[in-house]
Amino acid sequence: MRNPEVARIFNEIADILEIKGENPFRIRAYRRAARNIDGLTRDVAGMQEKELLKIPGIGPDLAGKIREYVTTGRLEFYEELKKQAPPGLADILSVPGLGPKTAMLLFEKLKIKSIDDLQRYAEEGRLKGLPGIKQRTEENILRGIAMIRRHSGRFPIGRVLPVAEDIISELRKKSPVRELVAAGSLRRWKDTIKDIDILSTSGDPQKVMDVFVHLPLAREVLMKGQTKSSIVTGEGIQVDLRVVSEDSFGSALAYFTGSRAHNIRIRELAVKKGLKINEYGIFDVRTGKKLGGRHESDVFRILGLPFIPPEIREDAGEIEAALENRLPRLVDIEDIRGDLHVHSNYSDGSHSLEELARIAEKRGYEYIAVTDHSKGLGVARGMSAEQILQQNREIKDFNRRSGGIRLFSGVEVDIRSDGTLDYPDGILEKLDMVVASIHSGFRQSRRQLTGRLVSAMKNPYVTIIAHPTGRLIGERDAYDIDMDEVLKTARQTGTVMEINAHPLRLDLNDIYIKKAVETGICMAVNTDAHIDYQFGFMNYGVRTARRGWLEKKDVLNTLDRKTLMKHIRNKRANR
Ligand code: DGT
Ligand code: CA
Ligand code: ZN
Repeated sequence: MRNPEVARIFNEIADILEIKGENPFRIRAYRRAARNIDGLTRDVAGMQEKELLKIPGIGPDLAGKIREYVTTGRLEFYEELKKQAPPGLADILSVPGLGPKTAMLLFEKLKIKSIDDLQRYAEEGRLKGLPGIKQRTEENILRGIAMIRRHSGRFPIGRVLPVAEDIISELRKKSPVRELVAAGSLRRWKDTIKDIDILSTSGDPQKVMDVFVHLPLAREVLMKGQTKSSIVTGEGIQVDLRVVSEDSFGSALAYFTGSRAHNIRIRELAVKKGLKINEYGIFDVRTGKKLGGRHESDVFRILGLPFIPPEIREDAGEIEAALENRLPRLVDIEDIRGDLHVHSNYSDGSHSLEELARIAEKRGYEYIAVTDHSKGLGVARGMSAEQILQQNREIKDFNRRSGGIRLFSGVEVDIRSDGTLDYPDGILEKLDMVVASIHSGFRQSRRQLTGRLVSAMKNPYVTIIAHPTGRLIGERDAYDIDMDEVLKTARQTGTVMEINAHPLRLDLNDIYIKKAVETGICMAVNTDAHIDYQFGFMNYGVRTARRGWLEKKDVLNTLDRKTLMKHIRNKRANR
């Protein structure tokens, strides 16, 4: 799916045009096009000019630009424009919450040309007094900078995986590869990725290297060798490709999948057994004989271990568990029977109830819960009490008519800043289930934020706490809560914790999931989909769940419909 990428470029173009003081209509046209492309269900990369022209706000000029970008991986107009913008501007614009007007102001009045400059001025309180800049703005800027520094050089997996998939499918089409897989942190499904490590085998490595460095999305070639090359994509993501020999493919795959810490433990185990393990194979130290290496499973078998799934190779206890034969049986995407957090056009989603049901059916689900926003969330077209009751009736009506998929009536009720919910119990009790979440007041104290979640969980109608820490990877940190307290309350009250599968959220994250598993609470993996392709985010959620050692038995939406309902009623009964 190239749409988010194209949308981001159009938005950046609008930023630069705005700074240059260009025609506001033109600027708005780019922003509107960006919004519409981002909301599309079809990939613009697969659309011909004629189809592109049907997208609202896309004329021949923008259609041409989209074609140029998706076919060549480059947009000449954008590259030229970037050269005309003040130096360092793109960096400054990358600070969350800092728009083009402010960036230009900083450049003109204070000659701020880099994030370092910006940080110094903000720390010294020297931005205040410029039009529109208050103490609060300065604080936000500093927070944004800290965020960028923490994430520097790492990308959210949701931005990296589509690139890796593109490269792999291109290489398959155009070069003589046999094995071809992404290893490294991508194969372990870490939430952020520094670079892509691809591994392959081939009868003609030189040809594979040639094709690789000439891929349209290769903006820069860092190195080209006989069996290893590195490129950087237009988005700044580094990709390393290695061609290894067939008979060491398995050991290379284990080595380059990592993690580093896991590899070290594996090597230590090998040494104790008189073995040597590296990317070329598994060897008997005494005789020098090669014992295996063609298949990844050789590594584990020869060490006398069960196969350890890539997602948990972090030296977080998996080696001990493998040695004692108590590895978890990780939840699988096939185990998921439905999605319990989905938005319709009753609030800010794109689809009607009927459409949602069709999409879910196509994915083979047994049920979904429609959980639109509550009234407090004006920005997301939150529903009034009348609207939600109306929706509830419509859902019941649908279920009577439909023999197949089941819709659960639900809501994503806002947890207000004082910890109360946006609807009274009298309304919540009429719904099949309730998802509760925080959307405001992120900067409250740890005690206040924890208190809000705890009081929401104590409400008998609250089934699930959605995206419990509120983080947006690369944009907003998790808010400060006492997770031990939250998990303890979840257990006591029988409240389910969400693993939000949106690739910018992945919230709870792997670490907290593992903690939750150890606390013995139930979890749900939900996409929070607002449009059909987002149902596909489920895999990100399941992989993250696996990183947290989650098993099927701990996941609410692996249950059949009746058992699931029983679970929900249990909490309501134990009030
Ligand atoms: P990242 O930072 O998201 O790219 O994470 P990884 O795990 O992909 O790290 P990367 O790309 O530096 O290396 C890929 C794998 O190669 C890593 O997981 C383990 C292996 N590896 C690389 N260098 C070393 C090393 O010096 N020692 C060991 N034991 N393994 C290494
Ligand atoms: Ca890597
Ligand atoms: Zn939501």
